[in-house]
Amino acid sequence: MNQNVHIIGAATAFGQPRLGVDLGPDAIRYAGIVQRLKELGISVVDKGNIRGDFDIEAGQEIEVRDDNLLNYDAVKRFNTALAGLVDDTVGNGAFPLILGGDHSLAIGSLAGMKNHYDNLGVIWYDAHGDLNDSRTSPTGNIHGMPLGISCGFGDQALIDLYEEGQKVKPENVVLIGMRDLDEGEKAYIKENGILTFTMMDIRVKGIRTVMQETMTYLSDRCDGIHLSLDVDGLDPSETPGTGTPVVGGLSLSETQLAMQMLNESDRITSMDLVEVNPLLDDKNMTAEKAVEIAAYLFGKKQL
Ligand code: B3U
Ligand code: MN
Ligand code: MN
Repeated sequence: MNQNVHIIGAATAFGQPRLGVDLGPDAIRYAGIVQRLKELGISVVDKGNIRGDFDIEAGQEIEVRDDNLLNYDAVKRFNTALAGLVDDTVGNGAFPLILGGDHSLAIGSLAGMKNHYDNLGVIWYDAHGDLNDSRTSPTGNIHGMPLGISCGFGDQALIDLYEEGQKVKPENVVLIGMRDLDEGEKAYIKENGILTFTMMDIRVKGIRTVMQETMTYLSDRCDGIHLSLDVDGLDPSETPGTGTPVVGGLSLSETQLAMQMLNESDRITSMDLVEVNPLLDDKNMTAEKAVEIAAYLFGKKQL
C-alpha cells in the first residue's frame, strides 16, 4: 500500500435529494480519520474540501430536467473539478482517499484515475449497483448511475467528462454486497458478465472466499485497483447515517476482514468512502465506522 495518503473531501450532495451528505467529509474528519491513519504510520495530507465552482445552498430547488438526470450541470462541474484533483494527486505519487459526499463523485474519481491506469480495476462495495442510466433509473438521482457512466453507459457528456471515453471496462469491475438492484441494472450485469457477489452469495460463501475470488479475478487483468466503498453496503444497524439504507447488509467485522485482505493484497491504489450523512446519523457513528474501515485498509490489525 502506498503509505502517502492525500485526503480529498468531496462535499457534494447533488447526486441525490437529501441535504447533509455534503457534510460527510467533515463528519469523517471529526471522527478522527487523520489521526487514526497517522497512528498506523501513514503520512497524511488533508487537502480540504472541494465543492466545485459553486456553493450549495440549504433548501435549494433541485434542477428538474425532463431527461431524468437531476442536478446534471452541478454534478458535471463538480466531477470535472474532482477528476483534476485526483489526477494531480496520483501524479504526485500519493494515494487519493476521497471522502463523500454522495456516490456521484465516483464519476470524477474514476476519471482522474484513468489518466494513470489503462486497466483500472474497480471494487464496488455497496448495497446498490449504481449502474443505471436516465432510461433505467427509477429516481433520476445520479448517485445511482456513476459506475454505469464510468463503464461508458448513459449520458455521453458524463461519459466523456475530463477525458473522452469510457474510464473503466465492465470486465474489470467486481460488485460486492448487492441487494437492491433495479431491473435495468440486472440486465446490464448479465449482458456484460460483471462479476457480482450479492448478499446471498456472501452468506453462502463467506466474505473471506468472496474477497479471495475478487482479488484472484482482478489481480492479473488490472494495473491498479480502485475501491469505491458506499457505507450503505454495511447493514443499517452498523451505518444508519446514510440516505438509502437497505436491510440485510454486511457487518462491520466482515468489512474489517475484507479491508485487511485488501491491505495484504497490496494492490489498492485509491479509495472513495462515500454516502456518510451526519444529519441522518446517530452520534456520528457512521463516520466512526468509516474511519474504522479506512484504518483496516491501511493496516490496522486486531492483534
Ligand atoms: N437504484 C436506485 C437507488 C439507489 C442507488 N444508489 C443509491 N440508491 N444510493 C437509484 O436511484 O438508482
Ligand atoms: Mn448504495
Ligand atoms: Mn452507491
